[in-house]
Formats: sequence, C-alpha cells, structure tokens
Amino acid sequence: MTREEFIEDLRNRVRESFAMELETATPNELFVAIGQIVRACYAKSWHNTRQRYLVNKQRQSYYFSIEFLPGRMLKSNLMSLGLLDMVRSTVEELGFEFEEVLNVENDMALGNGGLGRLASCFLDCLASRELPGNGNGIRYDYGLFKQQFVDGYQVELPDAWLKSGNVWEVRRESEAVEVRFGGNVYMQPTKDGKLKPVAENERILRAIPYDTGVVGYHNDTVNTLRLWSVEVPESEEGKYRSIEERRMVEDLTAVLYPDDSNEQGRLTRLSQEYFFVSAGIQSIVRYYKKLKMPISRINEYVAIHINDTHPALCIPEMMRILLDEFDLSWEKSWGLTVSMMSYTNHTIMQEALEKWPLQMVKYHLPRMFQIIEEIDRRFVTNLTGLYPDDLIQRTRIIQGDQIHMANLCIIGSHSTNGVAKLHSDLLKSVVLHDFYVLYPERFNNKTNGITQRRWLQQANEPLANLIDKTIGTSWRKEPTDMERLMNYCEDNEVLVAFEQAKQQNKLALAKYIEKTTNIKVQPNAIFDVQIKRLHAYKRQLLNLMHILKCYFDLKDNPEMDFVPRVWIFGAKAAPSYTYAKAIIKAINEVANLINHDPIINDRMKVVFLENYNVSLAERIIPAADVSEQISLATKEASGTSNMKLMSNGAITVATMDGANVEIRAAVGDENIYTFGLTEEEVYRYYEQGNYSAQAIYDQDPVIQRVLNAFVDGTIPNIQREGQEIFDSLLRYNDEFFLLKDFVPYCQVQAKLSQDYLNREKWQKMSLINTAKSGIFSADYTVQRYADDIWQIAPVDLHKEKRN
Ligand code: HBZ
Repeated sequence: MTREEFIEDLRNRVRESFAMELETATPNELFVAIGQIVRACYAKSWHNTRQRYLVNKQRQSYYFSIEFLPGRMLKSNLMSLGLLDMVRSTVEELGFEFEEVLNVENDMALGNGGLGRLASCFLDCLASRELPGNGNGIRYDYGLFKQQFVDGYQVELPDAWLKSGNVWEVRRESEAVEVRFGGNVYMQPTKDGKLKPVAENERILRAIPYDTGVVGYHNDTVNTLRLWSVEVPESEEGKYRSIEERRMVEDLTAVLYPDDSNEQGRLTRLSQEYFFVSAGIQSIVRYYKKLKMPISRINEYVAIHINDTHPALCIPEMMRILLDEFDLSWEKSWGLTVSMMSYTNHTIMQEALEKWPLQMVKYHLPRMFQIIEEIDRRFVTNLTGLYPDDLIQRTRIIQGDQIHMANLCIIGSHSTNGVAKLHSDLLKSVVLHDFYVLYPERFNNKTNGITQRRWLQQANEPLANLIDKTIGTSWRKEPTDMERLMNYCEDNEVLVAFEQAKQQNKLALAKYIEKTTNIKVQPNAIFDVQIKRLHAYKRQLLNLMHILKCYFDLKDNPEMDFVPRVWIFGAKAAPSYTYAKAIIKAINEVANLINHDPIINDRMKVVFLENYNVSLAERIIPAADVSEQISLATKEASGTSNMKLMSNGAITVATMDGANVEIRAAVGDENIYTFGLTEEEVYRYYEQGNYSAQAIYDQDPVIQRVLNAFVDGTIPNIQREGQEIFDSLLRYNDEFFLLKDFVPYCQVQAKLSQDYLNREKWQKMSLINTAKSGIFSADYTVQRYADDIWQIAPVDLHKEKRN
C-alpha cells in the first residue's frame, strides 16, 4: 500500500463510518478507521491461509486456553504487515499524534497473568513461523478488572473493553454450535443390542464464535484465535422468559475469573470450562468432516493442547463425540483421544490444582460425569495387580467426592510438560512423581519463551534500531542472532549507545510516572522493577523489606553514599486475596512515607503504578535497569517477565527458581545477581520441619526494625494490614522463608548498587543480557511443541504448487 492509497482509504473510511472529514477526526475515529484498513489488508491472507490448510488437509494444532492476553493489536499488526513506519509517518504528517491513536485501543485483557500472556505469545509465534496452530477460548464481555488505588487500597472496576466495539473480531454466525447442560442421561438398548445414551431435559445454549486474525510477521500466514460467546438459541427462547433467567445464561461468558491460582469450585467457572471446550471440540470435528476422511484417522489431522487443567474436559468431550455421535468403540475412541491430547502444567502450588465436586459435575454435566467415571474405572482396573494399590489410589481421577482434573489430563493425554527445566524436574520427582512412575515417556519439558516482536521490537524501538545498526536485522526473524552483540562487549562506542537508548526509555517512563502519579523520579537513578501478579510466593514483601532497610540506613546516616534508586511496582491482587491486598496497601504507604521525606532528598523513590497490564508492561520493561525475580525457590514454575526484562537489557536479581536457573546458565554468573535458598534447602526445611522465623528475628536487629515498622506506627496508616503482615512472618512462621533470604538479598543489592556506578561494567552486563536472550524466544519454544508434541509443520508451498 502506498502512502497515497493509505490516505485515500483513511479519508473514505472516516467519511463512511463517522460522517466526518479526516481533518476533524479525533484519535478515536482514526483508530477505528486505521484498524479497518489493517483488517482489510490481511483479510485476503487470512482467507488464503484457511483455504491452504483445508486444501492441503493440513494437520493443525488447537491451543485451548481459558485465558488469552494479547494486549493491544494495532501496532503489532502494523508491524507484522510491514506498514508501521509508513502509517506512523503519514498519520504524523496529517497532523495527528500517532501515540495518541495507539492509546485509544483498549487492552484485550482476557487473562490474569503469565498463563494467558504465554498463550498469546505462542499464537504470535505460530503464525510467525507459518505453523498451522489456532487458539480456542472465551470471549468474556469483561476482561480482568481495572485496578485503582484509593487511599492506598486496591479497588476493582469492571473492564468493559467491548464498549466501543472491537475492530479485530469477526462474528461467525454460520459456525455457531449448541452446548448442552444438565438434564438426565439414561442408557437405552438399540436394535443391535448395544446401549446408547439418551438425554432428556437438557438446557441447550448457543455458542457463537468470534474470530480474530493472528497475523504472522512478514509472511502471509494469518491464523485464527476463536473465542466463544454464549446466547440463548431461538428454539429455546420460550424457556427463558424472565430477564433473570436470560441473565443467568448470559452470565456464562460475562466475566473472566480474576483469580490466577486459587480457584474456588464455582459452578459458573465449571460451566465456562465446559462451554468453550464443548464448542471448540465440536467445531474441530465439524471442520474435520469437511476433509471427507474417516473419523478413525482424526488423530492424524488434529492436535489439541490443554493449557493447564481448565480445558481438561476436552478429553471426555472428545470421547463423547466419538462414542455417541460416531458410534466408535470405547477402545478406539480412547486411543484416538489420548493421541490427540497434550497438557501443560503451569504451577505446583497445591491450592491451584483444580478439583471439582463430584456432585456438581454429575448434576450439571451428566454425560461428562459418566465418561469420567468410566475412564477412572478402567484406569483402576487396568493397573490393579501391576502397581501398588496406594499408588493407584493416589493417581486415580475420582477420589472421595472430588474429581482431580490434573489426573484426568495426564491419564487422557500422551504428553505432560512443565514450563522450565527446574519445574519439569520437580513434576517428575515430587509433584507428579506417581504419574512419572506410570508413564515416564509422557513427561517432558518445554521452557517458556516470549515473543521478541512485541517485547523488544515493538516496545523498545530505540534498542531495536540500535541492534539493527550494530549487527544487522536478521535477529528480527532469528532471535538467537542477537548473540552477535557479544562481539561488541568491549566496544565503548556501542556500549555508550546502548546506555543512551536505555536513558531515552527511562526518560519516557519518568514522564509517564509524573503524569500518572505526580511523583518526580530521576532518570539517572537505578530503575528497579518488579512487575507480576501479587502473590505471597513471589515475595514482593521481600523487596519492600529491603526498601525499608535502605530507608533506615539513610535516616540513620543521611550523609552516607547512596546510589539513587527508583523502585517500580506493577501488580494486581485477586479481589478475594486479602493478604496480597494488605501488601499492596503496605507498599503504597511506604511509598508515601519515603517519597515525602526531605531527608531522603530524592535518593529513594517508590512508585506503584496502577492497573498493571500488557500495555503498561510495554512502557516499563524497556526502561528497567534491574529485574526483580525473587520468588522462593521451587514456587515460580517459570516466570516470563524475567525473560522480557533480560531481553531489554535489565540485570536480574534472582533466586534459583523457574527459568531464572536457565537465565543464569545463559548469561553466566557474573552477569546476574543470584541469592537465596536453593531447591534442596527448601525441601530440607520441609522434611525436617525446623525452620524458625522467630529465631532469625530474635538474632537480627535489622530484621527486627524492619518488621516492627509494620506494627509500631513507623509506616503510617496501616494498622490492620501491618499486623497481618507481621503475623504472617512471625506467628505463622514465614511460609515463604523471607527472613531466611533477607540478608543475602540485601547483600546482592548492595553489590549491585556499587556495580551500577561502574558504568562500563554495568553497560557490558546489560549488553550481554540482551545478547543472550534470543534462546528465550517463544519462536523456539513453539517450534519444540510443534516438533515433539503436536507434530505440525508449515504448509509445504512447493508441494501445493506441484499438486
Ligand atoms: O504461568 C504462571 C506461572 O506462575 C508462571 O511461573 C509461568 O511463567 C506462567 C506461564 O507458564 N501461572 C499462571 O499464570 N496461572 C496458573 O498457573 C493457574 C493455575 C491454576 C488456575 C489458575 C491459574 O486455576
């Protein structure tokens, strides 16, 4: 598209859609009009991609996830289509602020955190690698809540992201399917003497798919993210007469559950899970029928991925269709199902392992229940005599009055993976050890990755351009090419240029901070960043304790040498997670205290930015000097902000947890600050039960002063929260070993501050972190899923031509 064509198209669309002239358009109208143009640009490729897959009978993978967190899409789509520079300069020439236009877009925030963002990174990489892979999920009317701070407390506001429409989605009326809930199922004999399930009194809901194109980077691949929305089918209108009854139905896809680990067995959540699973599986089978292949070969064409246990019902739903609709035998159906399904585990936190009350499933999803019962029965029968009874009891799906979804996933799939080496090893050796004994060949590791397109190319243009200038542009398609930056470790000119790029980003963030919080920060201070969900195990509190220690040091000795630092937090807490909310309040009050203390004199600032989301992450990450990855060893399955920050040249302060272990191996000990208990030490404490927070407290006056600050009035305005935090550490013996790790944490922080003064050393470390970050590209992660688990490959265009 030429500049002239673009302007003409823009002019026409503004006229047609808004009955106004381009000159008088506001960023809102421009955003919609440009969005329409972009969609039109990839419409043909989108159609062609689908046709190509169909004609070639391409084996495809379907990534089922209850969360997707793509963020904004205008800039990323423009970049993928190679239109970014032209559109930006044209829009600016026309007298508009391009940034303002981008900021009009609501984040698509249909996810909580790591798991949902990973799903979106993966879709981006599948398309960019020309791999036939699609997403399947829920089109929530309301995404993750908007966070505000009122008097330092988190307040949640609804995220009505669809209010002003969504240019990216296409409603596909003709591909709607029915999903059935409740009723009774009984078995009826057929003429040939078999038993067939017959259902009566079911509630039938309509699932409407909304498709979003996932545009590959500089290629012609556009894959599909299919999100389902619920409606009352016309045939059922009569059954839902009152507004309340209709609302009950519509509630199903109304809101994303805002808790990212601790699900409480709520019926609506279970219904959401079955709804998008059933709709997705039905639409896959319907598509397969178009290929005119026998159902017995469906596993050659379809790979289904279960992203954590939320889509676990894929397994019994696929069984239901094969058994009830295609009349296949149990054995045949089971073989096909297991060979199509694969599962990723994202957490070892016990409270996050999904279990559903048996009665709830039996009553609301009777056919699912029957099938799960039969899977469980056969599992027990087949293993009895071969394995010890207690092992069988620990691994079966139905235990007491609960259904264990992870057990269903492992038993009903051919692959179970963790998301970083350490995590996958822990699954095998501890958390899922019993299953590892049963099915060692099913277990594998797929270390997470991120898409450098969004997190470096798009978010950090100063750095991206500098990398181009230094080593050429090949890294944009082959991220490990960034390794060539290693040749410039000693090149002072390059190091200075990198420093300047970082400085430019810090200035931009400083402006944003001032605009949104009124806090003035010094761009030459260390920008120390911790951005992630608020969770006790992630230990934002440890960070806060160190901040308090620095504060007391300065108060005691105002003349001391102190390397200025700005601590930047971004974190949402689940609305029902009171402890996490207490920590938010405490951080905000400590910020208040320190930011206004004249003795500190701007040498310390604490900034808690509201409403952390993908777009805010894109602002913060390029400006970070330090990346806080300080979870208690064994608790963070992988982490992905660690990879994004590293890629942008931040130096990691890390415990030996999750993917931090692999980051250390990549950059070398000298280019990362590691501290804290190791996996072995943590497990030793568990085994011996001899951890005493009180003993550590009693012996360390610094720790005493820091902890007392929560309850003795030093931090104003936090009576209740301060007590809760204090008690968690002493009365309840510090579940995540903060006190144990506190001293080593402070030691590496002191070292870091000194190193920061040595600009050349620091810049070199920073460059090495970027240079070594290519291996954490999700392009490679997805390729490993494609090769090892899904067995999908790009369309062979040559073969297509020969045909
Ligand atoms: O998944 C995160 C992990 O905490 C993080 O370490 C990892 O990098 C990321 C991507 O693999 N996990 C989540 O975001 N969420 C959950 O693990 C989860 C588990 C059960 C639930 C809800 C969320 O019911």
